[in-house]
Amino acid sequence: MKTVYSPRHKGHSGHTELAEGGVVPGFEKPERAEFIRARVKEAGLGEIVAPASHDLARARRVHDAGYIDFLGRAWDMWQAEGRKAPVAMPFVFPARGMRRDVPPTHVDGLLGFYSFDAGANFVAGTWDAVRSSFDTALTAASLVQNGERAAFALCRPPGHHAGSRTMGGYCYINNAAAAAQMLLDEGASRVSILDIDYHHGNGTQEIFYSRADVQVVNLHADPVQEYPYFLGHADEEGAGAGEGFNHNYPLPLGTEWARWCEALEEGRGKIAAFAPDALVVSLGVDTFEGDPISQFRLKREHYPQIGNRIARLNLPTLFVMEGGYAVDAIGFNAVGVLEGFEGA
Ligand code: FKS
Ligand code: ZN
Repeated sequence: MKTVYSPRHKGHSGHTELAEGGVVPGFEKPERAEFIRARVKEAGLGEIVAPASHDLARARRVHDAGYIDFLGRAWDMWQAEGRKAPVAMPFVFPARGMRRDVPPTHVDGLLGFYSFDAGANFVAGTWDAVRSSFDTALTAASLVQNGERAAFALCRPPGHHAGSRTMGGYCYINNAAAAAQMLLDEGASRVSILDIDYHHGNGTQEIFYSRADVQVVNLHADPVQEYPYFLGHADEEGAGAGEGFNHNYPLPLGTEWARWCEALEEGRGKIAAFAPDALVVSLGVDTFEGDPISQFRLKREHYPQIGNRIARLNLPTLFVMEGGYAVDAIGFNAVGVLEGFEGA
């Protein structure tokens, strides 16, 4: 299958995050995408192509217009404020008990207004990387739209935590959601999103929660124990017209392949029953036993088996890269899924 990749992701670097009471270098760093690209080449997965530019109107199909506008202006606003720090990070959020639901005017207020945590920061190159990640997802979606059996969007930064008007968890534009929406806008009647990242895809769930045309299936660490904590529980099944189209499989810390695979099989059953026209996979490989920030125990040999099982759904499939932080293994694991898919 073809891989869509842009070097523009590299400008999103040098950012930091809050962890264990301090400010540390971001785990979501450029090497991640570079290791995957190197492995795509080495494994001979297929051609690597550059993304074509897509209209941001495609992002506004799944995000608030003011939110997308702010993402594009955040860094300039930060600089206009005279800030010398190389990283713009939010520090105040409209949490429970606060009322005002209109964007403020100051950059600090806006950063918080459009965030659910302090995990989506801006450096000078962030917006260009976010744009290229979005273009990467939509370019790969077009390949599938135009008849390819599958395509791999090597997105960075990731997207599945980004909600209709909230960034967080390293995510800005929800690449998988924008791609699924484009497939619908270009003729699909139903699309399924299978999110196998270790963390719950809260943004994707929120965006499609009331809709019957996008089924969302999520396998992840139980949010009673793990980030993002406040969404991703088993009793969240969709609302209104979307009732019954959201499926969460929260799994305990320490989950190994056998249990994880059982959940995958249940999820596959839901997807088969929904009979979508296409499948979007939010591909995170932070389920790996060696991941520095996650606590599942999948091994390298399991990733091709995941790809094999996904292939057996027999659907046009778009893989969208999400998380995975064991950079030395990330290439083998991510490309392992794709090779397993191709070999099935
Ligand atoms: C404090 C703990 C917060 C944030 C984890 C974010 C995970 C992101 C991801 C994505 F796919 F989006 F990249 N940890 N440092 O892996 O889900
Ligand atoms: Zn993750």
